[in-house]
Amino acid sequence: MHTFYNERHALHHGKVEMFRGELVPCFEVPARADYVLEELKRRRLGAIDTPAEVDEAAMARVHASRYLDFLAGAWDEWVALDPANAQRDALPSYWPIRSFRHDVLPASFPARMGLFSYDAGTPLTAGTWAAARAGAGCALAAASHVLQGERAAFALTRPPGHHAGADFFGGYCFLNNAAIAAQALRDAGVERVAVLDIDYHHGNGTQAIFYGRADVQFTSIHGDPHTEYPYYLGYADEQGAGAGLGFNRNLPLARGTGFAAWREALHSALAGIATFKPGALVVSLGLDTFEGDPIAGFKLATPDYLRIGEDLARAGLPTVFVFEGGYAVAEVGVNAVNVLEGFMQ
Ligand code: Q9C
Ligand code: ZN
Repeated sequence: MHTFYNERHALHHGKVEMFRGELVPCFEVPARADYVLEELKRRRLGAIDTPAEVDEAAMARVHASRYLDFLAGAWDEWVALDPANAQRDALPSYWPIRSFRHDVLPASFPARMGLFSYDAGTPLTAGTWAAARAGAGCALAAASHVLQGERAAFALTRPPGHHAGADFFGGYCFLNNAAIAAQALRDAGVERVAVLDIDYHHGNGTQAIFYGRADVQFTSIHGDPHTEYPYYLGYADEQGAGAGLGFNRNLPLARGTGFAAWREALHSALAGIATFKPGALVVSLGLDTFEGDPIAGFKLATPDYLRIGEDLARAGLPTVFVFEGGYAVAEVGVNAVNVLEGFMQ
């Protein structure tokens, strides 16, 4: 399987995230991708390429232009607030909830930062925009590769993407790489595209992007949002809206779920995807379902990821894998490559 990777991912290197009143070291670190890259090479999974520039127009098919403009200038605005900010990550501290206006664009940078985000755990750094754009470029290259007739491709991207919506960041995500890939497949003529999200956390950004649409089906298996991040979305009764009704499927599972029950949910998800008869599949490949993950609660073990790859291969669809979460840094490479190798067997 071909991998698309850009070393610019490391330009996104948050120092701290807000957690329960404290700034704690970031879980989403550059070493995550380094471990996956090393393991891909060690097991000779296939060629590893770096795409040239990202197609801006393809990004704008998913994200609002005022959000992309905000991201492009955010770091400079942050430093302009106070030169000492160059040494600190940018985090939001104000958010417009229900009764506030969302159609305004305040001049204040912190106010705009809150308008375009939903948590204080997602630091924006000097290199975030460059890294996120390079990641979207990898997702687009992987989609192109599959469009050219390859069975599968892997976008090894960070920061991750599935929590990012059309106009918001959060959950360590800025650009929704999986949604950008799915939209690119649609725009290239694939009539129906399925997105399957197997990260521990519900893919609220991807769901929101496609919620009103019948041409992109979204299915997610994740920790029950009653107790797990992102808390406010990901419940089983969210089935899509308008033309999209019936094309969104959430399979929340209790914290502590092990592989047998998780795999049953996977088989149910794949059965629903088969009914949709998609021309391609995008997999949001989070590895934070692993039993050793420091911020998640499922109990999957390393060999289970081989089985997941085999199950996904049985769907028989051209497949774009997009890297998402997974914070047991030393194991994330083996677990990710197990899925990809299981798929290719
Ligand atoms: N101190 C992804 O897996 N909150 N994002 C965790 C830990 C945010 C996860 C709190 C989790 C976001 C892509
Ligand atoms: Zn996650």
